[in-house]
Amino acid sequence: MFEVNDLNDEAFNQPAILMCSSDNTTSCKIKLYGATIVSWLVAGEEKLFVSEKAILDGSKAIRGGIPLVFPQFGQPDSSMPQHGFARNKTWKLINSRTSADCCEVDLLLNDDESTTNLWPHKFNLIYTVKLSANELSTGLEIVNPSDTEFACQALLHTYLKISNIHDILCAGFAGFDFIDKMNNNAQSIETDNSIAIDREVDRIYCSKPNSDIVVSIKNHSSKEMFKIESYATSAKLMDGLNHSDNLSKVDGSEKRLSTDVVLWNAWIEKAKSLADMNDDGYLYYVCVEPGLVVVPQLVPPHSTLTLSQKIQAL
Ligand code: TA6
Repeated sequence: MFEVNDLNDEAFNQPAILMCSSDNTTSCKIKLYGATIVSWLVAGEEKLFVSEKAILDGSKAIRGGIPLVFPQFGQPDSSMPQHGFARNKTWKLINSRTSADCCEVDLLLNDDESTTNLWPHKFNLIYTVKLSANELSTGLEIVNPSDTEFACQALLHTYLKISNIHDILCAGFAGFDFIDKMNNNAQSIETDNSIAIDREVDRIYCSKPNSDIVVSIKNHSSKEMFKIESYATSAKLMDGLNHSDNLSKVDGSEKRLSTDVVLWNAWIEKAKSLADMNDDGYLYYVCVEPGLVVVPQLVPPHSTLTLSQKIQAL
């Protein structure tokens, strides 16, 4: 049986949620700060990277786990923090569901004065996390409850834990265009379906209609360690529902969208420049980040946009 427990996290008295199997070998810990997943155990083994120097007192986005990026990716609007504000706000647990083979929680973030000062739109974010034996699924639902549309970017900034960056290969990107942030945002097509990381890599692989990017992280003997699938959906809300205190109900007009995927590793010099990462931290993670970032997404009035990922640890 799986269960969900409230934790007043030992470090800095930061509230957290622990989702776990009855034998505790499968678990997921979520800090309410940023709704940041900071641990995912599968058969007792940690699958997410969190920097040993991560700031955990709620004063800065957590370096590792799965930080949430909304409403901007990077800092196109310099008046808003890098990667927006969702990862710096404290969320609220609003629902939990448990069963014999999985458990699920919903966390909520609504607009408030501090967000409106940064980004002048009403919104409800509902982040759903589902834990089962060797899978972790996370879905960020972006609700526009207002009468005016807004445009936003969103991304799930997942830091996968690996034994050594030199020992992995990243597959699934071949045939997709990518924007190379390490080459003046030059756009080219990926031809390599077995990407080794031997320098700073910061690429946005661009979605193609009806063609999902399914990422596989393998070791050099082609044993698959992680499989990451992602997609997005957009839908109109059923009329008349107040979405600030319950889950959005859509009216069946759902459309399915493919997502972009960012591949990032800081490598040596960038890692040294990050105050909240050990100099050798780059060795122990690869970021595979499903998102809607290449083209800011329009969310019409009374509509939702949901970005989802499923990570399998193999
Ligand atoms: O997702 C890749 C990226 O945009 C990189 O450019 C790097 O900045 C990374 O995010 C981490 O950003 P952060 O604001 O968390 O330091």
